[in-house]
Amino acid sequence: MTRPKVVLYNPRVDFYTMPLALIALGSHLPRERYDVVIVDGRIEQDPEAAIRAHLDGAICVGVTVLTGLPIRDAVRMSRAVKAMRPDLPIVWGGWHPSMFGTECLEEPSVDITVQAQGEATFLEVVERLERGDSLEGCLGTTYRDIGRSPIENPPRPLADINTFRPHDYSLIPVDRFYALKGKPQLDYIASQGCRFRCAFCADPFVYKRGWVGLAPERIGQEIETWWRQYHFTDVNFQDETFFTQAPRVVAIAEEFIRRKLPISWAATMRADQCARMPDDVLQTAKRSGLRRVLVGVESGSPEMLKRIAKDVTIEQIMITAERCRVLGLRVQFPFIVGFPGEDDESVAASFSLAKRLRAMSPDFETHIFYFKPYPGSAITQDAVNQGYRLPQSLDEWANFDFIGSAGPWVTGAKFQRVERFKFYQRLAWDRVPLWKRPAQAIARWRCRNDAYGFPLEKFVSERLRPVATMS
Ligand code: B12
Ligand code: SF4
Repeated sequence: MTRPKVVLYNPRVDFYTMPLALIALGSHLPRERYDVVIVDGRIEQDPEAAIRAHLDGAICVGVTVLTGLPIRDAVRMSRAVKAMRPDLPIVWGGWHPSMFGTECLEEPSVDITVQAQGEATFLEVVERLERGDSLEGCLGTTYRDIGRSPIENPPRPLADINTFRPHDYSLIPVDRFYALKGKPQLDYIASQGCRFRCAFCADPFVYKRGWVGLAPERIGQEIETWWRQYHFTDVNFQDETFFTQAPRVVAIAEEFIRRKLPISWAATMRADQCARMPDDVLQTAKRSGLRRVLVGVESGSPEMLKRIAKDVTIEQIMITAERCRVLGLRVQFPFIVGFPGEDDESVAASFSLAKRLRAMSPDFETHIFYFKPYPGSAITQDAVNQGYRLPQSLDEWANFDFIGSAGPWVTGAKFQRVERFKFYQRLAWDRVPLWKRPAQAIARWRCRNDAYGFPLEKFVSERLRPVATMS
């Protein structure tokens, strides 16, 4: 008997993280009942043709949607599917529809949106669509009944992810992702949500500060199963805060050691968590293959850290840096500048902390991003209350990334100073070939003295190799 199809689509973006949301959703649909197909706009030559090939016998098409540029491709594909099969329901889920469930339904090609954690909700949606039932009372969804305005159901409580079926990587062409990434690396998600409350982040809004993590045994088993099949050498955990619950992290690391998995891995960590952790946590993690952590610093100004409710101190950041340095771990310490109303002193404090960190180890990186008023965060809400106009339509949201600029809060002079600092701190502390050492010495002098005027080296370097501006 042929099973009905469920088609899932990942819009085009320039990064090649595996489509973990679609893997999670597709894996949780019972395969004996549904034929799940993932079409990824990033790897198909002609995504529209790829979807068309699966529309016969489909129950619905699900699209994962991040705020910003991916919306454009999500809309384009949803319209194309509607034109081919006007009767086929289109379901949007992911971060943007989680925050704008009703607004997304203003796009006529979208019939249903799903808010927050999707596995159980999507299964129920698919079952109801298969039976021809309405979505009345289907928790975690917003939907449009024919001829009626959108109906918003109550949210669905966050479920324990251990109750969901195992992640099935055979739903995607893993080797194609290796080729695009340039390495045999598996992306994996071991938890959902976050308990913290950073005022620039959408997570507290979408997951209501809830957190659920997979059991270490299950992580070990899944990773071993897929390692035997796909022979990756590295696992990139995409969790918001991987190091939540130190004993669980140790247990995960011990799973890798016990199973003798010859892999390295990377994950996110908060500085307050690291500073509180007993020594053996990072040591065991390192022994099991931990190679890199990402520790959000955000600001070098204690006042700004307070304002953005990071709940991390400079002291904790320095303790974390020292612990990682001793263990020889690579660390990415991202900063954010250009918060609404941020003064020069605060930006200077971030430069100063970035320099301290970079001087500690050539394995420490301090990327600097500009604040963008991503929806669902307290700072964005404050800005809106003070008159900032967020995009109103999907079309405006699709243009929201303002890549190459820094948003309305950063003056031209500040932008220029930050861009120069970014260039000089990289040159000053990155590992460089011998012939670049004189330029490196000058860059260090510039950073030490905050002297970024007449940036001749930057001009020459960019003439030789134009850089893509990442916001
Ligand atoms: C991988 C990733 C990316 C990848 C995207 C890969 C892809 N698939 O296209 C890349 C590198 C491109 C990316 C880019 C950015 N990202 Co990003 N990213 C992530 C990250 C780390 C993991 C996403 C993931 O796979 N999660 C695992 C899955 C299982 O969870 P999920 O996506 O939430 O999916 C669940 C539900 O949302 C829902 N669901 C999702 N899709 C669908 C679809 C359907 C049909 C249904 C029913 C349900 C559903 O069900 C899923 C299972 O429960 C998240 C943080 C996180 N841990 O989620 C940030 C995150 C999504 N990114 C974020 C941001 C801010 C960015 C950037 C702006 C960063 C930057 N400064 O440049 C950019 C720009 C995005 C853009 N406009 O292009 C924000 C959210 C932004 C937003 N409002 O959309 C997050 C939440 C990080 C954060 N806390 O701030 N990102
Ligand atoms: S920035 Fe990280 S730690 Fe802070 S709320 Fe968001 S996900 Fe949690």
